[in-house]
Amino acid sequence: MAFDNEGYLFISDAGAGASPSHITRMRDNDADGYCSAAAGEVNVIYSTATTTGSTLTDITGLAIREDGFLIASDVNSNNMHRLSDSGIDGDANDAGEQPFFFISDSTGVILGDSESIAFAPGGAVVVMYVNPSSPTDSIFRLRDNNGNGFMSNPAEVNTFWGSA
Ligand SMILES: [Ca+2]
Ligand SMILES: [Ca+2]
Ligand SMILES: [Ca+2]
Ligand SMILES: [Ca+2]
Repeated sequence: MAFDNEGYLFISDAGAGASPSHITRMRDNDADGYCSAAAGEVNVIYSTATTTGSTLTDITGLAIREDGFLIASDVNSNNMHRLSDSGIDGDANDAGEQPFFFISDSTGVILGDSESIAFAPGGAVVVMYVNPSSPTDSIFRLRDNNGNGFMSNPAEVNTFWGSA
């Protein structure tokens, strides 16, 4: 989950069975202490069931970048996407609204099972990697050193911490 600077809380649901992977955005607009769907305070802004853009099948980590973009990690594809509402219709569900932010590449860096993500001061993103087949877990630090909008270059990823 993540808060943006307008007070919206974003929640990811990786989905299971008939329940699609989706992201919900909520804010207590009327300040009654509860986020009510009936009052329009809770809205699904992305869902694999309805998107006309990229399919993020197992959304886990969410983080808000300094410039306000929502970054989402997909634990199935091991990629990350940068979500926004460029069409200004209230969601990030449309074509072109989920470009890649990080691509796991067999010739470069693969982030398997990226459970949670967070931005460090200065713009680097840290990724918690929970390895299901090993007791060893890691945190990776990614930084867009060459400013191309991606962090997939092996030189841009380093191990920040390991449990081994
Ligand atoms: Ca409310
Ligand atoms: Ca939209
Ligand atoms: Ca839409
Ligand atoms: Ca880069």
